Amino acid sequence: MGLRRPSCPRPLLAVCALLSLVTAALLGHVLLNSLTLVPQELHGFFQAPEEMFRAPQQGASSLRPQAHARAAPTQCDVPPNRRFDCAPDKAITREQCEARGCCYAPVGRPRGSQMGPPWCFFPPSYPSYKLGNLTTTDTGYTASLTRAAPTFFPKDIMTLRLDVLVETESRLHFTIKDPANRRYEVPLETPRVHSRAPSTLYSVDFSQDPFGVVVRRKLDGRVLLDTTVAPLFFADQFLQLSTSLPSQYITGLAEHLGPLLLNTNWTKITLWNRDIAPTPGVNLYGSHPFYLVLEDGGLAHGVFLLNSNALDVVLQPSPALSWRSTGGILDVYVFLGPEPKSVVQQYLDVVGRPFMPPYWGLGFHLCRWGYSSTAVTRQVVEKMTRAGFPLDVQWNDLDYMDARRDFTFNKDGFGDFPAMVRDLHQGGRRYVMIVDPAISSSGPPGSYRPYDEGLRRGVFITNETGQPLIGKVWPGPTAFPDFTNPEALDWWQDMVAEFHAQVPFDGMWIDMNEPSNFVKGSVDGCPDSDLENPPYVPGVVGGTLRAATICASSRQFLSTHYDLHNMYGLTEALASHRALVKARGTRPFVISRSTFAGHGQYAGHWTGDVWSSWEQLSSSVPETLLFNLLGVPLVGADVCGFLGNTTEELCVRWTQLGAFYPFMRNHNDLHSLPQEPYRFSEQAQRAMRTALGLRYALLPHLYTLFLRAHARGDTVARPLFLEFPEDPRTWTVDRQLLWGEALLITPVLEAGKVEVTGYFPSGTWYDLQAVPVAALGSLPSPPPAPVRSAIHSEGQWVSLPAPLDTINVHLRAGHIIPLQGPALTTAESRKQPMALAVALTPRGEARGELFWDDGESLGVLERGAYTQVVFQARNNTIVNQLVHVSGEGAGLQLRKVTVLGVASAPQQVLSNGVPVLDFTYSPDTQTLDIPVSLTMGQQFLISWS
Ligand code: MIG
Repeated sequence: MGLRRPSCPRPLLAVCALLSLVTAALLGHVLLNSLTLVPQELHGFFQAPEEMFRAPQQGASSLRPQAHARAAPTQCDVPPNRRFDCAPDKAITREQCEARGCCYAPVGRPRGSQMGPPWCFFPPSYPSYKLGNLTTTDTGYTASLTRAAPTFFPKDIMTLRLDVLVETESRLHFTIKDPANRRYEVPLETPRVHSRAPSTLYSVDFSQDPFGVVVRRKLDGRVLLDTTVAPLFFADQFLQLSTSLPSQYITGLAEHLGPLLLNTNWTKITLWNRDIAPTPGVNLYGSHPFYLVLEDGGLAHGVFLLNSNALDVVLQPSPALSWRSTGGILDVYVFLGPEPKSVVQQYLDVVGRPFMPPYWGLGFHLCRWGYSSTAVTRQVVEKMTRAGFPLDVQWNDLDYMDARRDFTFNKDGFGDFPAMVRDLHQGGRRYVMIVDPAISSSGPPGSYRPYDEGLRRGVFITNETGQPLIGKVWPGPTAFPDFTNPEALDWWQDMVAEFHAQVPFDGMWIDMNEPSNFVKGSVDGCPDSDLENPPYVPGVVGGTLRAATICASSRQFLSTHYDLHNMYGLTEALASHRALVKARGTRPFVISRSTFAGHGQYAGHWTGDVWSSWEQLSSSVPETLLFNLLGVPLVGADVCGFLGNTTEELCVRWTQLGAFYPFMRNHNDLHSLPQEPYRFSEQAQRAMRTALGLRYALLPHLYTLFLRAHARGDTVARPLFLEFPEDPRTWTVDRQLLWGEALLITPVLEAGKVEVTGYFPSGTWYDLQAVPVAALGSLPSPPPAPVRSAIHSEGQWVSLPAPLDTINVHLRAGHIIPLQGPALTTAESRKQPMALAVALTPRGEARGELFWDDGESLGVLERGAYTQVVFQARNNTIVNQLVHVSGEGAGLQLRKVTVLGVASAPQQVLSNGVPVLDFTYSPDTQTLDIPVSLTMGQQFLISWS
């Protein structure tokens, strides 16, 4: 999805709104006559016409009792886990509760949970909206929702319009909005399609009174969404939609710290982007109002609430979920899967698939806060090289800036900054520096062009008097660019281009873009208004929306900051992505701290200020997996930890795991002890070098996975349940990760351990150490590690040796992955010979793929400037199928093929019909090693007998 300009420009709003009303009325009139409604007295449901939505009638048992038997207000015998909070806004007494028409029953909080059942809760009879005028439209349905009595929130919108859009076989979309007044809607371009064919996956029903939407999976009749479980709220600043969940296995709703699966035992997740060191239970840097639920049997569905206002999401054990928003509209997408993988793809069809990173972006990145000069920075690079560590991208933090102002560099320590960057390029390396969004506003006019120019072009967020809102960030007083303003995009592009003309950097690290502010709201505070003090304040850290950021009431081009806050990082990512395309003309590389739904289209993410602790090492696995499910595959935590001092053992284990973050950067805080790989003992360095060598050897595979993410919406780092959903034991595994389908990584995440236990889904898993790739490259290769025999799992936990120099990586039977000799940079490794690791199933089959291009050009897919080869093994032969051959991929040299799972020693091995004399076979590990001399872009056939 792209940023959308409002369809109704502000001055024309009234006219536009009127026009759409007239259109709606006309359509409604015409279509009303042709609509058949199921007699309502039968069961209180309006049923959508049979042919479009419904599985064969389920019988009366599927009917909601509350629809016909409206309970008396005194009916309070609701089991605690099914109670929905009637006092979400504040603590209230029994009297106040009953005055709201609700039930009061104090209950204890379950052990270990933050919340517990609400003391004041809705009786089943609590008034909600009633549905009427259900009409078919040419894209689905429309109806009106009316409520008779106001709620306890100010400014209820008593009449709403429901639009149900039948978009695709697997995607249902409905919106609930105010038909009379245009409200803020998330300005993102979403696909507009509709399907005429009935979906085979789901049916949808509408409950009339109380209004509700019920979505069932046709296959098994399971209710996936049922919004009748609690009353609907739609007041100006409080919207609540609750639904039952078909299971407690739910994930998503980033950004938060914790296990991949959320706790449904009374938790609240708050989405309001915030600068704060990752802590459990608090709102962090990003907002992604999307969840995925695993259903019994391994099917899955997802729900996306396209809403950028401050949100709370409450989970309770019935299980059920409530969305509570402070504004906007209810814009809901339901993705029917039915596999968890498809749910992710369907979500990305709406929010946008990830951008294709440059190849070098997958190399090793090194940074710290405190590289105080170019001399120090150059020395770091030098030491990395001397110690034989791959390093693709050197970074600088705030240190390079003049007075911490963007688009400047200090002429003392960084006098030869441009030359340093050019020298890095000379060595085949790249350079990325930090850029904060806030623009220094305190210098005299004429002293700082980004501010002067920004003022002149009117790009800054303004306060209620129309002046730029001034906060405080690193350079002192600052103004905040409004990246929803097209003029600001152009201004940003110009600033980036002008700076790039001086310093030829390669990518941008956009920090502090929640946006972070060292003063509350602004240097002048914030006005007292409904936006600043909404009737419902989500559970934000600091208790107020302006904590650590700018005033909610401040004004942006598209709306108030109140509405747009959660999109600040996304819009800056978009602006930076475009600016880099313009300035460099190649694939942009942007890493952002703050994110919103759809972010992956423009940038990657690092997980912010994590501590150098074992706990945060562990939680980086679920965070990485989560962002992959959200379409931001280019993600990783700061290797060795950011805050506090690391230890040698922690840093080794972190480097080993980090080698399997899709984005790998070692970054350190200003005050922490140094943690570059060369700082540690010889033994530790060896372990880190091995891990980095392994990553570099696997880069062709990683790059291919990124292409699939970009082209098809696949994940790169992947939780086990995505590959093995039918095995419920995989569902809770979040201390291991897969790369694509084929590689299972089982890292050590605890101190003092030389053994690790991991879950191995049913099948054969080969130890990747059996593939001696390091020998192909130009790095000093470590002594070959002992190869352990394959794991034949029936779906079980397996204990593995894991000495400090080892990370366990297993290759799944049935898969072929390409590898390449590692080197100090990707510029070099891309020229090394390649190998194939072929992991045979017991039936002797395997399959894999390689995508290759020049690694940085734009539009390679559109221009066909790439090579795509599929590898296939069966009947003791391996062939490559040339899907597309163009550019440098054609000439890649294949030098070795390692076949795993060859039951007995072959007598003869042929490569394109020519006998290979120097093959080796190990009966212990059943590995056949075939040296070859082949070209990836030419058809080959390798066979053994
Ligand atoms: O207020 O630029 O998360 O990676 O080193 C701290 C200094 C600002 C926060 C980032 C961190 C970075 C630091 N920044």
